[in-house]
Amino acid sequence: MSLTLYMHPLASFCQKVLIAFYENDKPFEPRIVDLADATSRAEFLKTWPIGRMPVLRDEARDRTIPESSIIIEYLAQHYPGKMQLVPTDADLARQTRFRDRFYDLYVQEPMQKIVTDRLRPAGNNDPHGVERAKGLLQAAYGMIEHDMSTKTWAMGDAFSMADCAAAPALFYADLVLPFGDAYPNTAAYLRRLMERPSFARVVREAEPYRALFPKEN
Ligand SMILES: N[C@@H](CCC(=O)N[C@@H](CS)C(=O)NCC(=O)O)C(=O)O
Repeated sequence: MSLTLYMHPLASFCQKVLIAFYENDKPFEPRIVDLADATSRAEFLKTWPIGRMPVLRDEARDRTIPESSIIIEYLAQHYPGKMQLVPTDADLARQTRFRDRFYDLYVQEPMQKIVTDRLRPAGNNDPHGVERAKGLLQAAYGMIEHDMSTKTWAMGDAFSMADCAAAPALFYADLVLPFGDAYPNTAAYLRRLMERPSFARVVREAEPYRALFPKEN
């Protein structure tokens, strides 16, 4: 097995890459990293001192690839499959990358801020930062709501890397700041993502770890 993915099934950026693997039925060895475990953490830091997952190791090409979007681009380039997650057309590829960045930076990151604040020791919370994150999420929801009023997937009819980013981002964002009735197109998009076999599998595989997801204090 040439490809090893350092990951955790509950981690949203890892889920983004898992969707890409499952969309194309690409075999890989999952290496579960437990950052709360000193040994597992130390081992992972040897591979990627930044300490963030996912990271792909490709023994056949002797490459170590961090960053979820870069991993998906790498797979598209060196291990292509039936689903072309990054279009070959330069304009479409740029638009796909923009939407991928949008979901990472303006949905995943503020969602992570809200979740990780729940893990801080008492007295070390950052209520101002959490309020800002909620404001950013609301702004992103408004844009997604408009954007998804006419589309099936983030890029239109074709499922792409942008949807890989959107699926876990929206899944967890809806848990921390629910769409409610205010964002029906966004909620419908998330339902379509959850019905997609690749993401349904990701959600199923994360189920045994769900108790680790921090609840609101
Ligand atoms: N920009 C990175 C973000 C990766 C990231 O934040 N991963 C989280 C898990 S979803 C992580 O490893 N967090 C551990 C930490 O912050 O200590 C990517 O796209 O891969």
